[in-house]
Amino acid sequence: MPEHARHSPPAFDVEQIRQDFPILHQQVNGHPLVYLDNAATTQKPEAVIQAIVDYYRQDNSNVHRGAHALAERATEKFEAARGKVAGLINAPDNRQIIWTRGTTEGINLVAASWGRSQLQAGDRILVSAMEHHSNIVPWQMIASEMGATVEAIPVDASGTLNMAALAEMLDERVRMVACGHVSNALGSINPVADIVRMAHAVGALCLIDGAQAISHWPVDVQALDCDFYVFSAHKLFGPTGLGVLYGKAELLESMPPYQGGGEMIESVSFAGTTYNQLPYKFEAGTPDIAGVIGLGAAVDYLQRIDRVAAAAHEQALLAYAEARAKATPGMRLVGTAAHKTAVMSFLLEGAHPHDVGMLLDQQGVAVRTGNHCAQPIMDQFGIPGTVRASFSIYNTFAEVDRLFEALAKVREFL
Ligand code: ALA
Repeated sequence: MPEHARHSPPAFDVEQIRQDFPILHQQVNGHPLVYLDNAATTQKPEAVIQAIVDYYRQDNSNVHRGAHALAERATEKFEAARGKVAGLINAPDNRQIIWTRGTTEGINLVAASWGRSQLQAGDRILVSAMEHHSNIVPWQMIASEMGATVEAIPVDASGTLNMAALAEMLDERVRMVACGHVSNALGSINPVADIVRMAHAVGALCLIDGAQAISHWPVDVQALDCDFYVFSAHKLFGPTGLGVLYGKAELLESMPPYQGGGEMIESVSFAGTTYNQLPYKFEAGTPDIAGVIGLGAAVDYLQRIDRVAAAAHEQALLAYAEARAKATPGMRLVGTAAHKTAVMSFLLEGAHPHDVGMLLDQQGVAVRTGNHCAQPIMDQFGIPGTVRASFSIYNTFAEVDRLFEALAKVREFL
């Protein structure tokens, strides 16, 4: 491999970034850990871990309820994090940031609340053929309840969405186009601004699943003009069990609550209940306060680093890894779209992905194997799954080399 192929942008000091992530500095099965499972979850910088510890050590209290100093501090940090997330995605108003348990719950919330109140028999919902199950199944559930249909926008052999087919599928019966910003299984980046524009032209709404995009580059929901944007904290260097639903204010205002309970009400009586304002109307029960504060710290962390340089670094890692893959006999890339994030899905001739994953783990290299919760696209490709190496801001060229050294041993073994 030519030396120039393994260069990050000069502004990006990956070794410095690695110092922020304590988990990376450990041995696994007798080898230094090479963590290449970032599409499943990213690791957490010390600042995020510390923010969560500080909350439990100093501020632990419920939010919006207590008449005491701890409750006030917790509420302040909790709501400040909402503002940080709004800033991160350029949401016009903090009220448009709804805390959920994750991307999956965000989609379920929209499908159940908007879908149950708006869909009618004969309506159509379009999703891409490369969606994660979480952006297929909630739509199938509400469609079967309401007599609507869910149809797949075709994807070609490279993992590129067929935009001409989408244009042909769109008509006035389409009420929702739900599409991933980035495919978790293939890394393909979808042209979501175009998809939103096309959906709106026929009067449909557009929900973007940003789970795999949000950590890779700055997202601007106003520029995209999407109606809903969902993502998970844990794929953005934050904690698990927390997600974000952004929605246009007029839509969120018009949608009925998703769950009933404390916090989401204005007043309750047996004669009838009235609901709280946004965002609380959708936040029944005590929220994941520590998680929200941790996510706030993750956003602060991201704002401190050069995200453009970080994205260029990830792209350089992908280009280097894919060039090495193409030069490796018996290795086949799955997902070769022109625009991709740093996800390399692949197969080794004659080897089951699970065996490859297990043998890589024995050499300290962490990847994901299987269908990546995207069974329809794997079925289309006629494969049971892939091995997926997914890169983040803290991965290095030396780690890509370690992956290929480990793969060479896997081939010898198998
Ligand atoms: N959706 C996550 C992944 O792609 C868990 O691995």
